[in-house]
Amino acid sequence: MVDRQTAKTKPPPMYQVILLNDDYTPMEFVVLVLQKYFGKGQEEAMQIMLAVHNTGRGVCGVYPKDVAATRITRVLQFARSRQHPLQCVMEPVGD
Ligand code: TYC
Repeated sequence: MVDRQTAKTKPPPMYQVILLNDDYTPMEFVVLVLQKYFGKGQEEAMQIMLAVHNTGRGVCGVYPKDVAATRITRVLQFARSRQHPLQCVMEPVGD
């Protein structure tokens, strides 16, 4: 019983949503994406965008699998609708 409860209440595996750098997506657009789809404030969104710009990638958030997948779908739809090549992927936490 104790074991079964432990199993039932185990938190879901978490996934990092990672933004990748490219040479074409405007910086302002990336900041907007971080605010609109990841709930970041202006300051934090700017810091994450610059980190991605300078290092090639950066974490936008950590979510259960379905939430991470949905955010990626929405971000990619929004980016393509504006003709930007922005890329976004997910990775299991602890990889
Ligand atoms: N490197 C882009 C530029 O100079 C900006 C950028 C930042 C693009 C982060 C994508 O995930 C990204 N306009």
